Amino acid sequence: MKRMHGIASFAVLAMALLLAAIPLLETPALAGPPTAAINIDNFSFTPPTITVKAGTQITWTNKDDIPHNVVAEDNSFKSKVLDTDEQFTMTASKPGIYMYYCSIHPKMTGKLVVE
Ligand SMILES: [Cu+2]
Repeated sequence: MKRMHGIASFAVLAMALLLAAIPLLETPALAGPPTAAINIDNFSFTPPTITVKAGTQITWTNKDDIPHNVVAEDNSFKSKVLDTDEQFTMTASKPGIYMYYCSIHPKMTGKLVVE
């Protein structure tokens, strides 16, 4: 009986150690900053409005056959002209509401909300 109790205690201890180790696996280096993705497709930004936490890394990918770019109305960010499958990444560090557009096709607009 005493031996059984010892095994049970060991099992509980092993489980506790395992659970304690889980946060160690989620190191910032592995997890990285939060990310968000916006596709440019068929002359539109998808999703057209996105809300992210400050510090989020946002990547736009041009899925169109036509070059586009990403330009903030307040000029706080601006990509180069993106060819098909090219990407533009930036970190949204400052909270605010950012309207942006494609300067090649100004009717293409999007809205980025940083909280
Ligand atoms: Cu465009």
